Amino acid sequence: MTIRNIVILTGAGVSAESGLATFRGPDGLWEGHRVEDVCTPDAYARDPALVHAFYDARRAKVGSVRPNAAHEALARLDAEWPGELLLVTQNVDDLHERAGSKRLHHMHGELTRGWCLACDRRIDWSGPMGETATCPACSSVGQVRPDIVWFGEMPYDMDRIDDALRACDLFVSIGTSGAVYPAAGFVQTARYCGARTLEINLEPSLGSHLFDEGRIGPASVEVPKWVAEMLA
Ligand code: BV8
Repeated sequence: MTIRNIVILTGAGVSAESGLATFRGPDGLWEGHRVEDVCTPDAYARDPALVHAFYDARRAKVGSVRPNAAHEALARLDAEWPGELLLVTQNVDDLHERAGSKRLHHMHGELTRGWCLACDRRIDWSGPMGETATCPACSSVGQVRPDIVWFGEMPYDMDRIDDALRACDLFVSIGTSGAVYPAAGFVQTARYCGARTLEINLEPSLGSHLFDEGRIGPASVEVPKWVAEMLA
Protein backbone atom coordinates (compact mmCIF):
# COMPACT_ATOMS: atom_id res chain seq x y z
CA MET A 1 0.00 0.00 0.00
CA THR A 2 1.28 3.49 -0.82
CA ILE A 3 1.51 5.72 2.20
CA ARG A 4 0.43 9.28 1.58
CA ASN A 5 -1.28 10.51 4.73
CA ILE A 6 0.26 9.95 8.17
CA VAL A 7 -1.08 10.58 11.68
CA ILE A 8 1.38 10.37 14.56
CA LEU A 9 0.34 10.31 18.24
CA THR A 10 2.94 11.05 20.91
CA GLY A 11 2.86 10.71 24.69
CA ALA A 12 5.18 11.42 27.60
CA GLY A 13 7.63 8.72 26.48
CA VAL A 14 8.82 10.91 23.57
CA SER A 15 9.96 13.58 26.06
CA ALA A 16 11.40 11.17 28.67
CA GLU A 17 14.95 11.29 27.25
CA SER A 18 14.83 15.09 27.34
CA GLY A 19 14.55 14.72 31.12
CA LEU A 20 10.78 15.23 31.57
CA ALA A 21 9.09 12.72 33.88
CA THR A 22 6.37 10.50 32.44
CA PHE A 23 3.12 9.90 34.35
CA ARG A 24 3.27 6.23 35.18
CA GLY A 25 6.97 5.52 35.44
CA PRO A 26 8.79 4.85 38.76
CA ASP A 27 9.55 8.60 39.11
CA GLY A 28 6.13 9.31 37.61
CA LEU A 29 4.71 12.83 37.68
CA TRP A 30 1.73 11.56 39.50
CA GLU A 31 3.75 9.52 41.99
CA GLY A 32 3.80 12.51 44.31
CA HIS A 33 0.13 13.29 43.74
CA ARG A 34 -3.12 11.45 43.12
CA VAL A 35 -4.38 12.22 39.62
CA GLU A 36 -7.70 13.30 41.14
CA ASP A 37 -5.79 15.85 43.24
CA VAL A 38 -4.05 17.67 40.40
CA CYS A 39 -5.66 16.77 37.07
CA THR A 40 -9.39 17.41 37.40
CA PRO A 41 -11.60 20.54 37.51
CA ASP A 42 -12.70 19.47 41.01
CA ALA A 43 -9.07 19.42 42.17
CA TYR A 44 -8.65 22.96 40.83
CA ALA A 45 -11.84 24.15 42.55
CA ARG A 46 -10.83 22.43 45.81
CA ASP A 47 -7.15 23.35 45.96
CA PRO A 48 -6.10 25.85 43.25
CA ALA A 49 -2.77 26.50 45.02
CA LEU A 50 -1.77 22.80 44.75
CA VAL A 51 -2.80 22.55 41.09
CA HIS A 52 -0.98 25.79 40.20
CA ALA A 53 2.14 24.59 42.05
CA PHE A 54 2.02 21.29 40.11
CA TYR A 55 1.85 23.08 36.74
CA ASP A 56 4.17 25.98 37.66
CA ALA A 57 6.86 23.41 38.58
CA ARG A 58 6.38 21.54 35.27
CA ARG A 59 6.40 24.80 33.25
CA ALA A 60 9.68 25.83 34.88
CA LYS A 61 11.19 22.38 34.23
CA VAL A 62 10.29 22.44 30.52
CA GLY A 63 12.20 25.72 30.17
CA SER A 64 15.37 23.95 31.36
CA VAL A 65 15.31 20.92 29.00
CA ARG A 66 15.76 20.49 25.24
CA PRO A 67 14.16 18.48 22.42
CA ASN A 68 15.79 15.06 21.87
CA ALA A 69 16.57 13.12 18.66
CA ALA A 70 13.00 11.80 18.49
CA HIS A 71 11.51 15.34 18.45
CA GLU A 72 14.08 16.37 15.85
CA ALA A 73 13.40 13.38 13.59
CA LEU A 74 9.64 14.06 13.72
CA ALA A 75 10.27 17.71 12.81
CA ARG A 76 12.38 16.56 9.83
CA LEU A 77 9.58 14.24 8.69
CA ASP A 78 7.11 17.12 9.02
CA ALA A 79 9.33 19.35 6.83
CA GLU A 80 10.08 16.74 4.16
CA TRP A 81 6.97 14.52 3.97
CA PRO A 82 5.15 15.37 0.68
CA GLY A 83 1.76 13.94 1.74
CA GLU A 84 -0.56 14.91 4.58
CA LEU A 85 0.93 14.66 8.08
CA LEU A 86 -0.54 15.51 11.48
CA LEU A 87 1.36 15.11 14.73
CA VAL A 88 -1.18 14.89 17.58
CA THR A 89 0.53 15.13 20.95
CA GLN A 90 -0.92 14.34 24.36
CA ASN A 91 2.05 16.20 25.82
CA VAL A 92 1.71 19.70 27.21
CA ASP A 93 5.43 20.52 26.82
CA ASP A 94 6.65 22.59 23.84
CA LEU A 95 9.47 20.29 22.72
CA HIS A 96 7.86 19.36 19.38
CA GLU A 97 7.53 23.09 18.48
CA ARG A 98 11.08 23.82 19.62
CA ALA A 99 12.36 20.97 17.41
CA GLY A 100 10.53 22.59 14.46
CA SER A 101 7.30 20.56 14.02
CA LYS A 102 4.65 22.68 12.29
CA ARG A 103 1.75 20.32 11.48
CA LEU A 104 1.18 19.79 15.20
CA HIS A 105 -1.86 19.70 17.52
CA HIS A 106 -1.83 19.68 21.34
CA MET A 107 -4.99 17.71 22.16
CA HIS A 108 -4.50 18.15 25.94
CA GLY A 109 -3.47 21.82 25.91
CA GLU A 110 -0.11 23.45 26.62
CA LEU A 111 1.92 24.39 29.69
CA THR A 112 2.96 27.62 27.95
CA ARG A 113 -0.61 28.92 27.75
CA GLY A 114 -3.12 30.23 30.27
CA TRP A 115 -6.89 30.34 30.01
CA CYS A 116 -8.63 33.37 31.50
CA LEU A 117 -12.01 32.28 32.88
CA ALA A 118 -13.14 35.93 33.04
CA CYS A 119 -12.68 36.78 29.34
CA ASP A 120 -12.29 33.21 27.98
CA ARG A 121 -9.10 34.12 26.06
CA ARG A 122 -6.07 31.79 25.75
CA ILE A 123 -2.85 33.62 26.53
CA ASP A 124 0.82 32.73 26.14
CA TRP A 125 2.28 32.10 29.58
CA SER A 126 5.97 31.51 30.33
CA GLY A 127 6.55 32.14 34.06
CA PRO A 128 4.70 31.04 37.20
CA MET A 129 0.90 31.49 37.19
CA GLY A 130 -0.23 30.97 40.78
CA GLU A 131 -3.61 31.98 42.16
CA THR A 132 -3.24 35.73 41.72
CA ALA A 133 -2.23 35.97 38.07
CA THR A 134 -3.52 39.03 36.21
CA CYS A 135 -4.97 38.45 32.75
CA PRO A 136 -3.01 40.66 30.29
CA ALA A 137 -6.12 40.91 28.11
CA CYS A 138 -8.88 41.83 30.58
CA SER A 139 -6.80 42.63 33.73
CA SER A 140 -8.93 40.35 35.93
CA VAL A 141 -6.94 38.93 38.87
CA GLY A 142 -6.90 35.28 39.96
CA GLN A 143 -9.08 34.08 37.06
CA VAL A 144 -6.31 32.49 34.96
CA ARG A 145 -6.03 28.69 34.96
CA PRO A 146 -3.56 26.43 33.16
CA ASP A 147 -4.73 25.80 29.57
CA ILE A 148 -4.60 22.05 30.14
CA VAL A 149 -7.31 19.45 29.42
CA TRP A 150 -8.06 17.68 32.73
CA PHE A 151 -9.93 14.43 33.28
CA GLY A 152 -13.60 14.86 32.47
CA GLU A 153 -12.80 17.75 30.08
CA MET A 154 -13.07 17.49 26.29
CA PRO A 155 -9.73 17.29 24.43
CA TYR A 156 -9.18 20.10 21.91
CA ASP A 157 -10.33 19.93 18.27
CA MET A 158 -11.43 16.28 18.24
CA ASP A 159 -13.07 16.84 14.81
CA ARG A 160 -9.72 17.73 13.28
CA ILE A 161 -8.16 14.61 14.80
CA ASP A 162 -11.05 12.38 13.69
CA ASP A 163 -10.89 13.68 10.10
CA ALA A 164 -7.13 13.04 9.98
CA LEU A 165 -7.50 9.51 11.45
CA ARG A 166 -10.19 8.59 8.89
CA ALA A 167 -8.06 9.84 5.99
CA CYS A 168 -4.71 8.38 7.05
CA ASP A 169 -2.85 5.44 5.47
CA LEU A 170 -0.48 5.09 8.44
CA PHE A 171 -1.04 5.69 12.15
CA VAL A 172 2.05 5.72 14.39
CA SER A 173 1.82 5.82 18.20
CA ILE A 174 5.03 6.84 20.01
CA GLY A 175 5.81 6.85 23.75
CA THR A 176 2.35 6.42 25.23
CA SER A 177 0.93 3.85 27.64
CA GLY A 178 -2.49 3.78 25.98
CA ALA A 179 -4.09 4.33 29.39
CA VAL A 180 -6.22 7.40 28.64
CA TYR A 181 -9.09 7.95 26.23
CA PRO A 182 -9.95 9.17 23.69
CA ALA A 183 -6.24 9.10 22.60
CA ALA A 184 -5.95 5.38 23.41
CA GLY A 185 -8.79 4.66 20.98
CA PHE A 186 -7.25 6.43 17.94
CA VAL A 187 -5.60 3.21 16.74
CA GLN A 188 -9.03 1.55 16.44
CA THR A 189 -10.41 4.40 14.31
CA ALA A 190 -7.33 4.27 12.06
CA ARG A 191 -7.55 0.46 11.67
CA TYR A 192 -11.28 0.62 11.00
CA CYS A 193 -10.60 3.08 8.19
CA GLY A 194 -7.96 0.85 6.64
CA ALA A 195 -4.71 2.41 7.87
CA ARG A 196 -1.61 0.46 8.76
CA THR A 197 -0.67 0.90 12.42
CA LEU A 198 2.75 1.02 14.10
CA GLU A 199 3.64 1.40 17.79
CA ILE A 200 7.07 2.62 18.93
CA ASN A 201 7.47 2.37 22.70
CA LEU A 202 9.90 1.37 25.46
CA GLU A 203 7.57 -1.54 26.31
CA PRO A 204 4.32 -2.87 24.80
CA SER A 205 1.47 -0.47 25.67
CA LEU A 206 -1.98 -1.47 26.89
CA GLY A 207 -3.16 -1.36 23.28
CA SER A 208 -0.14 -3.00 21.59
CA HIS A 209 -2.27 -5.96 20.43
CA LEU A 210 -4.20 -3.51 18.22
CA PHE A 211 -1.13 -2.53 16.15
CA ASP A 212 0.06 -4.27 12.97
CA GLU A 213 3.67 -3.68 14.01
CA GLY A 214 5.46 -2.84 17.27
CA ARG A 215 9.03 -1.59 17.71
CA ILE A 216 10.38 -1.75 21.25
CA GLY A 217 13.14 0.66 22.29
CA PRO A 218 13.87 4.23 23.31
CA ALA A 219 12.24 6.89 21.12
CA SER A 220 15.56 8.68 20.56
CA VAL A 221 16.83 5.52 18.77
CA GLU A 222 13.72 4.03 17.15
CA VAL A 223 12.07 7.23 15.86
CA PRO A 224 15.07 8.50 13.85
CA LYS A 225 15.41 4.98 12.35
CA TRP A 226 11.73 4.95 11.36
CA VAL A 227 11.86 8.50 9.91
CA ALA A 228 14.95 7.60 7.86
CA GLU A 229 13.01 4.62 6.42
CA MET A 230 10.02 6.83 5.57
CA LEU A 231 12.17 9.43 3.80
CA ALA A 232 14.40 6.90 1.97
C1 BV8 B 1 -12.89 12.91 28.23
C2 BV8 B 1 -2.98 16.61 30.51
C3 BV8 B 1 -15.16 13.23 27.87
C4 BV8 B 1 -2.80 16.82 31.96
C5 BV8 B 1 -3.98 14.40 30.48
C6 BV8 B 1 -14.55 8.87 34.56
C7 BV8 B 1 -14.77 10.25 34.66
C8 BV8 B 1 -14.36 11.14 33.68
C9 BV8 B 1 -13.68 10.65 32.57
C10 BV8 B 1 -13.45 9.30 32.49
C11 BV8 B 1 -13.88 8.40 33.45
N1 BV8 B 1 -13.49 7.15 33.07
C12 BV8 B 1 -12.84 7.23 31.89
C13 BV8 B 1 -12.80 8.51 31.53
C14 BV8 B 1 -12.20 9.06 30.36
C15 BV8 B 1 -10.84 9.62 30.81
C16 BV8 B 1 -9.89 8.44 30.86
O1 BV8 B 1 -9.49 7.95 29.83
N2 BV8 B 1 -9.56 8.00 32.09
C17 BV8 B 1 -8.63 6.88 32.21
C18 BV8 B 1 -7.83 7.04 33.50
C19 BV8 B 1 -9.43 5.59 32.17
N3 BV8 B 1 -10.48 10.58 29.81
C20 BV8 B 1 -10.83 11.87 29.97
O2 BV8 B 1 -11.36 12.33 30.96
C21 BV8 B 1 -10.56 12.74 28.76
N4 BV8 B 1 -11.73 13.51 28.48
O3 BV8 B 1 -13.04 11.72 28.19
O4 BV8 B 1 -13.89 13.82 28.03
C22 BV8 B 1 -16.10 14.31 27.66
C23 BV8 B 1 -17.16 14.05 26.82
C24 BV8 B 1 -18.07 15.04 26.61
C25 BV8 B 1 -17.91 16.28 27.21
C26 BV8 B 1 -16.82 16.53 28.05
C27 BV8 B 1 -15.91 15.54 28.28
C28 BV8 B 1 -9.46 13.75 29.00
C29 BV8 B 1 -8.19 13.05 29.40
C30 BV8 B 1 -7.04 14.05 29.39
C31 BV8 B 1 -6.39 14.12 30.77
N5 BV8 B 1 -5.18 14.93 30.66
N6 BV8 B 1 -2.91 15.17 30.29
C32 BV8 B 1 -1.35 16.92 32.32
O5 BV8 B 1 -0.47 16.72 31.47
O6 BV8 B 1 -1.12 17.17 33.51
S1 BV8 B 1 -3.78 12.73 30.45
C33 BV8 B 1 -2.15 12.25 30.45
O7 BV8 B 1 -2.08 10.84 30.66
C34 BV8 B 1 -1.43 12.39 29.13
O8 BV8 B 1 -1.75 13.58 28.48
C35 BV8 B 1 -1.85 11.19 28.34
O9 BV8 B 1 -3.05 11.44 27.62
C36 BV8 B 1 -2.19 10.20 29.40
C37 BV8 B 1 -1.28 9.01 29.30
O10 BV8 B 1 0.01 9.48 29.53
P1 BV8 B 1 1.21 9.02 28.53
O11 BV8 B 1 1.54 10.22 27.72
O12 BV8 B 1 0.89 7.78 27.83
O13 BV8 B 1 2.35 8.81 29.59
P2 BV8 B 1 2.52 7.51 30.53
O14 BV8 B 1 3.45 7.91 31.64
O15 BV8 B 1 1.18 6.94 30.89
O16 BV8 B 1 3.24 6.46 29.59
C38 BV8 B 1 4.50 6.77 29.03
C39 BV8 B 1 4.82 5.67 28.04
O17 BV8 B 1 6.07 6.00 27.42
C40 BV8 B 1 5.00 4.32 28.69
O18 BV8 B 1 4.32 3.34 27.91
C41 BV8 B 1 6.51 4.08 28.66
O19 BV8 B 1 6.83 2.71 28.46
C42 BV8 B 1 6.91 4.87 27.44
N7 BV8 B 1 8.29 5.38 27.51
C43 BV8 B 1 8.97 5.83 28.61
N8 BV8 B 1 10.21 6.23 28.22
C44 BV8 B 1 10.29 6.05 26.88
C45 BV8 B 1 9.07 5.52 26.43
N9 BV8 B 1 8.86 5.22 25.13
C46 BV8 B 1 9.86 5.46 24.26
N10 BV8 B 1 11.07 5.98 24.62
C47 BV8 B 1 11.31 6.28 25.92
N11 BV8 B 1 12.52 6.77 26.27
